[in-house]
Amino acid sequence: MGQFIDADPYPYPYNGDLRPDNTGLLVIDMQVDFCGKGGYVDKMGYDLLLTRAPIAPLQTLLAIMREKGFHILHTREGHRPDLSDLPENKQWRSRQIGAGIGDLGPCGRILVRGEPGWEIIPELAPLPGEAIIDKPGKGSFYATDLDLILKRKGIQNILLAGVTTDVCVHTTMRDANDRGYECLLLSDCTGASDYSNHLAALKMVTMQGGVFGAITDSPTVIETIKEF
Ligand code: C5J
Repeated sequence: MGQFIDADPYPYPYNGDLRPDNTGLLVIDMQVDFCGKGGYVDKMGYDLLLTRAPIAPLQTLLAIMREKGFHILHTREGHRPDLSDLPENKQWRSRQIGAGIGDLGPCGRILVRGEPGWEIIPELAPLPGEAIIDKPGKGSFYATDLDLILKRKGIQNILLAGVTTDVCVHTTMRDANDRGYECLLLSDCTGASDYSNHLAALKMVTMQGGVFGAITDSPTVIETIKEF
């Protein structure tokens, strides 16, 4: 008999093989630049309440998943201080909206590794031993060692959380799905800079019988894993 989490459009994971040692929570880009005053998202003029919404549910979920021995992984979007890994068009576009990547802002140089804005917010600070993936792009696999780490740890099921639902979370989920990982997107532990984009990103997952995996929320996950 398998273990399943109630999800849309199918009980997750598809094969009922849900265990702490083959399942990881991937917390994407919960950095000051995306959720903090003066960071990249704030400078672009978007509503921080939307990207901060996942913080409280994630704190609760992290506590129980850590207690039960699930894998926890974090990502950070950011570039080298010399910007040699920053595509010119990414820099140009960010400058068009007044938040130039690599330029100085209230939280240091925007999306640059080592700057205050690039740090993961203290509320969701990684614990020692939890993998942190530094990525220059939107997806968490591109130009990173995430796939190697997942394989070495024996992770098959990925629970996706963080920001933003429609950009880095979705890009990562789509890529993970193509690589054969079984993905679950957590609706209350993700957030976008536009609420209708968040909702659309959730809905996209549920098409075609679960085209990229499935969606659910953290209380539903907790309901299942509290018995582990
Ligand atoms: C964006 C991200 N939205 N973490 N990055 O530029 O989703």
